[in-house]
Amino acid sequence: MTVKSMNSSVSAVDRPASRSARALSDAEVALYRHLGHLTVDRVFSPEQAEAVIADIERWGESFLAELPESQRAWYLDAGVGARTVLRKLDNPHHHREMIRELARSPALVALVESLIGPGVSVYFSQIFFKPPEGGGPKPAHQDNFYFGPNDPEGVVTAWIALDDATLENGCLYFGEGTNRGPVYPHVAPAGEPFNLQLPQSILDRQPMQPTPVMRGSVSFHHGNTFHRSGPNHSTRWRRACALHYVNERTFFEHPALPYDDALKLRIS
Ligand SMILES: O=C(O)CCC(=O)C(=O)O
Repeated sequence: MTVKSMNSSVSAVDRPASRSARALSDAEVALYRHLGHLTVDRVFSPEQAEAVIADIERWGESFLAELPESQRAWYLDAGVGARTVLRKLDNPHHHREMIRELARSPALVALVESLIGPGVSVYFSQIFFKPPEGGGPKPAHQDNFYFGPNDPEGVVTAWIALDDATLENGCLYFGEGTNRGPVYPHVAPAGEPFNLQLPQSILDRQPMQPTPVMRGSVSFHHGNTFHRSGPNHSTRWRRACALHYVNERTFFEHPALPYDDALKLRIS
């Protein structure tokens, strides 16, 4: 198995289609610690991604039908004017058995444990829909500003691509090396108190690398790593499931938004 030196994606060429559990190599972990993110190709099969999409679509329909007016601005994608489309759903690991199965999959857990150590839990999780023809961008932020963990090294996000994520449909962009820097105070636009983001004055000094990811592959990022996603100008969906893992010593000590500790799911 090879690790590309100029990029954080692990080659899939010598990988079987169905992933068996393996730890990350020392070189992969070193790359993650250097750049603040790492992509591992084809952790899940296209069929698994399709099954998750069918499940979250069913859930999304019932969620939308019951969504109170007061929460529409946060959960709906404002960029798609022609129809009502969800932007995101919270805590799928709590609501959907299929997401719990993903979170517990030995192939994924072995990778997560390589990054933050054994004994991991999912503290929070999200589905991002990024619909075609208008799905909006996600502004640059650091997960650890939102989560406020007692130990910034104890958090990793496993971002599972349910569709191919490309430049056209809104892949993630990372500020490489920002994992080795501080967590900065974030700001929120008027009327959007939940939409916390890094101030432009800091982003002006920080290049962000686009990171396309194939369906079924997992992009891991450190909680301090600057990241954002682009808009979806294409005709294709860009759906993803983000599982925010912590190790057994880590908890959200001073979160910027309310997170329900009771939903924390022990995995290993
Ligand atoms: O998928 C996106 O557009 C945003 C993802 C994100 O911010 C995260 O996984 O922490």
